[in-house]
Amino acid sequence: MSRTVLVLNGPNLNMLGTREPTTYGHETLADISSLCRQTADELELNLEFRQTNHEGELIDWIHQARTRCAAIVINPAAWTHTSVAIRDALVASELPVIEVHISNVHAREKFRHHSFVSAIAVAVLCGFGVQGYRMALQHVGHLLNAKG
Ligand code: CA2
Repeated sequence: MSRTVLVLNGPNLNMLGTREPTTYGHETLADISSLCRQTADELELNLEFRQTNHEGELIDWIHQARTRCAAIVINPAAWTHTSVAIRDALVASELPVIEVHISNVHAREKFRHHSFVSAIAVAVLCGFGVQGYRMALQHVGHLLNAKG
């Protein structure tokens, strides 16, 4: 059985560490990638870590994961609040999905309170900063170990 976890990041997350440190901290996407790599190694998971600013590209990656991956960890960024297409692709993947947000979206503007992804996710993490990615991978480890 696959132990490959696809970690996906949506638009503008390549800008982390350059602006808005009070909301998102000082870590860069490269720092998050390293954190995920270290966590995946500890849990004996294979990691694929990607970011895109193009919605169709993200959807293609989700489709390709269906037959190759065991789970998807996704920070859809602004598409969280806008994209039925990403939700439909995640459902079509038939994989467990864990949604991650660095900030506590519920303590921010009203338009960030609704997520098209949360209702189809097995778990949602927000407000834990970049540690949310580590926690999401730990949960994937638990899910896969329980499956055997
Ligand atoms: O808190 C999160 O992880 C978000 O998914 C981040 C998204 C935001 O639209 C969501 O509501 C919550 C924004 C990511 C863009 O991050 C930037 C970081 C630095 C500079 C510019 C953008």
